[in-house]
Amino acid sequence: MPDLSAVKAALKAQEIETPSWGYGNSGTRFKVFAQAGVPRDPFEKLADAAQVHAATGVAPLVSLHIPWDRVDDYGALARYAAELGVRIGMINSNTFQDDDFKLGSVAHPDPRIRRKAVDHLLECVDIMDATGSSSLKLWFADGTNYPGQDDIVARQDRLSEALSEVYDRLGPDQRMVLEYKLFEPAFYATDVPDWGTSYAHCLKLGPKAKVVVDTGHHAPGVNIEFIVAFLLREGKLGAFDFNSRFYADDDLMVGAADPFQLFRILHEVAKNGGFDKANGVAFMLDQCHNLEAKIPALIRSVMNVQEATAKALLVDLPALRAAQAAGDVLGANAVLMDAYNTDVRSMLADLRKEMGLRPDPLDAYRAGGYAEKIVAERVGGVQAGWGA
Ligand SMILES: [Mn+2]
Repeated sequence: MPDLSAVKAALKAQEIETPSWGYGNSGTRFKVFAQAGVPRDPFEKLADAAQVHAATGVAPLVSLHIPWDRVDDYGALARYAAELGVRIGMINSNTFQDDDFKLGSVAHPDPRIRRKAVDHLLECVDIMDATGSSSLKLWFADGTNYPGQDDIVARQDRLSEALSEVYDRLGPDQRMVLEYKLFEPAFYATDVPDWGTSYAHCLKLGPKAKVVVDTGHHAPGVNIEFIVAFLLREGKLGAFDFNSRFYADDDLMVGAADPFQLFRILHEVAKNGGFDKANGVAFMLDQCHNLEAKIPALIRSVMNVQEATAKALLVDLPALRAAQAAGDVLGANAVLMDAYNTDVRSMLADLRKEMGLRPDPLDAYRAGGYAEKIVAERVGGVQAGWGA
């Protein structure tokens, strides 16, 4: 078995990033159900994120989304984050909520629209400068709904040109990460539909461009851990967007639908150096809590990642490699299953006590009375949500 103190040290050093939009109102195509106490501005979102970090000890980063988190003074926002004990993580761009982007953004046939999209991405890099964020996170809704609607190759050319311009603007300690998604909102051809397309663009751009794996952005049955292992081998895994899905891009709590898949992914991360800070892999949650209370849902999600990480770190790698070298199919599989079937909850409770935290993060949050406080205090104003 691996050295337990080394496993605990790795777990204490883990940094999980939560999304600012996970604290605001969200919904499906059919309805957004508002929740009492939801933040009215990015400062209140940071305050909520700080609660998740306070309860878990391993969620010190908050991802922003522009324009939803636009403020007059980004330096002040970053300073407020520091006061709360958290940091600004990745800056997520948005080129999908403007009428001009109906037929696409960076791959749009009209150069005026492409200019507008690239200008938005450059604004996001300015915000990185002001907040100290090191990563620009790109996801494009670009694509077509009908065969013949636009030229597939021409769209790739336009995408490539836009990415190059933004890449050239990055500072020495900044990088861009490109997310792919199989379909939606485009239903025929998406311009960055899969990891291969993202990888090819990133490879051409250079070392500051890496791939984002959103666990909900694949066809059913895709072996995501293979993609993760391949990208780590190539030094091209930039970030995760963790969430769970039963059908498409459901954005449910990570580990809720398939905790075994999460373990398999994190096993590849552990085995291939993905937890080394030098590799710069960001572990972000990209989730929308439509029915459940948002802060507890994010705490639960952080715990789910932490539990799967603990199990992945418990894999006996020398025994696994020995079984693999011997061609021991059942033995190798048993090494993995032993780790997966380990109940790590009491170890994590001990770990939290060592970190000066309560053993149960959800208990810690409830005991603090924060949920009641925000419902009482956040009266009036406009609640944050999609498009606001
Ligand atoms: Mn995502």
